[in-house]
Amino acid sequence: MQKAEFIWMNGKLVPWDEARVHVLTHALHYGTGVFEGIRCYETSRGPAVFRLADHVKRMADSAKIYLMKLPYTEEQLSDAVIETIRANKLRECYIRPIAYYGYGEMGLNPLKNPVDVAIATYPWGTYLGEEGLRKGVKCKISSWCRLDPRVLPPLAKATANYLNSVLAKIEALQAGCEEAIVLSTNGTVCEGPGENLFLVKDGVLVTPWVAAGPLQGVTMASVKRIAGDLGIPVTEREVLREELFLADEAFFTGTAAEVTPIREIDGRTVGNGARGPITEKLQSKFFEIVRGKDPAYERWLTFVQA
Ligand code: PPE
Repeated sequence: MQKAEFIWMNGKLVPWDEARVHVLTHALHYGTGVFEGIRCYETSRGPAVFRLADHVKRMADSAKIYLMKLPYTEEQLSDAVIETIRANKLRECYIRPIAYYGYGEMGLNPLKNPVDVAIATYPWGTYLGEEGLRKGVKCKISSWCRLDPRVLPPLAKATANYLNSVLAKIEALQAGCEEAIVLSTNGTVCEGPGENLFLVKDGVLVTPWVAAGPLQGVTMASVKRIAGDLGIPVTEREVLREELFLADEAFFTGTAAEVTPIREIDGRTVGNGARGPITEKLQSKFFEIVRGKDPAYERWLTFVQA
């Protein structure tokens, strides 16, 4: 990875190589952390963070689900993100805030341990490749199911959830694919290991409903809004695996993945096997918005320079 100069840790900017934790940090052993992924893009008015308040809110929500008391308010966390980007003098970056139970006691009760917070910002290019953004990615339906809400709450963006994602990702790569698609335990489509998923059928945009357990993505919400504004109908419902095979278009959304077309799933070509016209329309509008080129969506941007 590409280093930056500083990482914000518990209120202070520390040099990148000194942002360390103890090996008995609670979260390292038990996965007791909640985090976010946010992007900052270059605009004509300098760097701007995309939907900062919404991401920080989701981090607070994740903490609430786990009864974790964040030692900072949402406003303080947002300010700290901006402070970190400024200190690192980055034009474009990925932002990774994390709150986790730190060093103190071992054992399953985390409540006696400190809640430590860190914010890293660093350059991160495309998630599934430059070519993936243009031509689409090849996917495998995972043999691993997404988190059953009776096992772990899927709406919390917790570090522990990502062991499931890691298994799905490795399996997809070993099968010669670029990404996994994960079903929920009832067999309906849920999401990618680090992305939400949409399909297009007969001009309608479809995404799995919340009851399937997909993370309630900020990019997903943005794409739904953009589609509505462009007059493309959107529905959220249960989605069957074979609907993906028969879709006219399909794509992933996520902070890291942005809007990435899906060209093939388990050996079936999706649509014409290229980035579809509705995907392209939504993708180019998304990039226009994050780069500050559409004033109608400027409320989604937090400019780094005051
Ligand atoms: N589902 C999952 C499971 C997920 O991890 C993400 C984000 C999304 C959906 C999309 O949510 P949003 O970013 O709010 O649109 N995944 C983050 C971490 C990826 C990683 O590999 O690390 C991200 O995109 O930042």
